[in-house]
Amino acid sequence: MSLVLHGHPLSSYCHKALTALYELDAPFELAFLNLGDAQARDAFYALWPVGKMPVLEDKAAGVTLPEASIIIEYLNDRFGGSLIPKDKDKALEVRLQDRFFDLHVHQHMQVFAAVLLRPPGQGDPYGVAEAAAKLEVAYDMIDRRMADREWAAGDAFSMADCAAAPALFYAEGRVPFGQRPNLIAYLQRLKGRPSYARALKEAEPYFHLVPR
Ligand SMILES: N[C@@H](CCC(=O)N[C@@H](CS)C(=O)NCC(=O)O)C(=O)O
Repeated sequence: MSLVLHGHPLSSYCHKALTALYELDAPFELAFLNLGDAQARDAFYALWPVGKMPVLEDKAAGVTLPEASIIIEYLNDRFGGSLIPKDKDKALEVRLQDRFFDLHVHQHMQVFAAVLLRPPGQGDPYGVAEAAAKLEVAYDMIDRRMADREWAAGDAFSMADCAAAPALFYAEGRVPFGQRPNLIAYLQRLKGRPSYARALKEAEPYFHLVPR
């Protein structure tokens, strides 16, 4: 198999890349990554010293790519997809929304698990409260924005929705959406999208590993 995605079925950023792979119907193999295994960890860090999944290898092309958004840009080109529109203005909006979900939802959502995984006594209540407050701001913005659109960047499902789905799914488990009907309906639509539904289904056997 030429395309290999290094990742774990539970990883939110892997869900982002997997959603794109399923949208594009791209043939690939998942190289199951267990960072708890010293040998697997060393091999992965040799590939990408930052140590963050996913990483995509296109063995036939001799390409190794980290960063879910960059992976999606590559896959979209390679498979002639529409996850990033050809129209420059529309593409800019997709990239803006993609950045928004990564930086203003996903990043804050990750704080909760990261703090729980710290050694005993090394908690960060201030950091967790700050992340929760920032999520509330992002939720308000998304709820307003989704009042008149079906998908994050307009009428068409795009890379921005690949970013939004795992970020919102896991964020909602940390800071509930409250009375934000457009945000609630948007996450429902994302969960109903077959590509993301498939990534979520594959994560189910591992949900008990999410730090609580
Ligand atoms: N900026 C990266 C972030 C990737 C990321 O945060 N991955 C997490 C899993 S969702 C990870 O590899 N965590 C392992 C670790 O930090 O040791 C991307 O967009 O792909």
